Amino acid sequence: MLDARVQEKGTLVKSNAAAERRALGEARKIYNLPFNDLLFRAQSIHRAYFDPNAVQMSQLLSIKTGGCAEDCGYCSQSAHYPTGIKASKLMEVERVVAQARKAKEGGATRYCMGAAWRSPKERDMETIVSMVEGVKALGMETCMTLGMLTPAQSDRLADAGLDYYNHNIDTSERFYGEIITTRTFADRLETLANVREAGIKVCAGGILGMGETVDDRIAMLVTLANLPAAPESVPINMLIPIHGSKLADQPPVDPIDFVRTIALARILMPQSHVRLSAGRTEMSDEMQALCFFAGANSIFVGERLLTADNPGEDHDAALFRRLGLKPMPVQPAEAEPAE
Ligand code: SAM
Ligand code: DTB
Ligand code: SF4
Repeated sequence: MLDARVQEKGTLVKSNAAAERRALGEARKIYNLPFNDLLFRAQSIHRAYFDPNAVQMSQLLSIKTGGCAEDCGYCSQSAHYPTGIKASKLMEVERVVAQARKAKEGGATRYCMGAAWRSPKERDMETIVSMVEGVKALGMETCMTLGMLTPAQSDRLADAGLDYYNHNIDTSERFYGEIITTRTFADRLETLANVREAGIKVCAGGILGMGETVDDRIAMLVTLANLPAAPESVPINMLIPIHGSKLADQPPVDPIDFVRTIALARILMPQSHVRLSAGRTEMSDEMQALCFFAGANSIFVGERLLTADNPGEDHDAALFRRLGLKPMPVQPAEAEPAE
């Protein structure tokens, strides 16, 4: 019996690996289409599921900055690198809610609160829950990114009414170990499963420009698209090189490769919100326009991300005017997990 089970499991693993290889092959073909064909395909799919001129607007706040025990090679907040970021304590609930109110006045519909933790401590959970409740009471969607979560912590956040949890896989499984050694790719997938199981919507994506190959980027998107349910939100970050971090001197990403990656994300995850995330201060308006055409339909607004700069309200208002874009209202349909 045991043998049969092991054999069955072996077959299952083998057939999953075969399916993944097929998916990877398909994704490579799409990625390498002539640029115009790729963008036409991505834009056609985008229009079938979304208003092509509407962009969802989220705003970030670092509720606990720096001093993080993890060694993520890209991060300003890791205690492993001399980045010059000072560690701070968890913010008070009232201050967080006051900042969220300002973000709402600036047009953000979702408030994303991030903490530089490996995972939340039990003693902080009550404060975190109050933050979710306070921001929700403003009528905003809530998102948190606090590191790894257990099933019990995920349930507690779900009960508090948390709408989204952000936890990125960052890159391909193959390249992951070059960037982070203090937690594994499998740990990341486990947190995503716990969040999904608790009924919280999933926000998961990665970073381009860390020294990965184009194939790593494609593999990352294939992994995300083949989760039991695709993430509702897929942030694609362009590395912001942080002075003192392990990745301080990476060369910039080729803008056309970046746009191709956005297009592939849109094609592989037609119903997900694809977010043009970190790195917009280094992108021209033309590059951002191409990203929106390729299917990006979400951004972070405001002057600041967690610790790094973001274009800010005036620049984004001008960009939206130039491109005829408008803010996306909160949609009840978004509540359905994508197939
Ligand atoms: N500590 C939590 C965690 O890592 O799970 C949450 C915060 S962390 C800053 C969230 C994500 O931001 C990372 O997974 C990474 O994808 C992205 N990120 C961090 N630093 C970045 C940088 N310098 N450039 C681009 N993206 C970055
Ligand atoms: C994500 O994918 N990007 C955001 C959010 N999730 C938490 C963070 C970007 C951080 C950029 C670097 C900084 O501000 O320190
Ligand atoms: Fe810590 Fe998150 Fe930065 Fe990694 S990305 S060092 S876990 S704050």
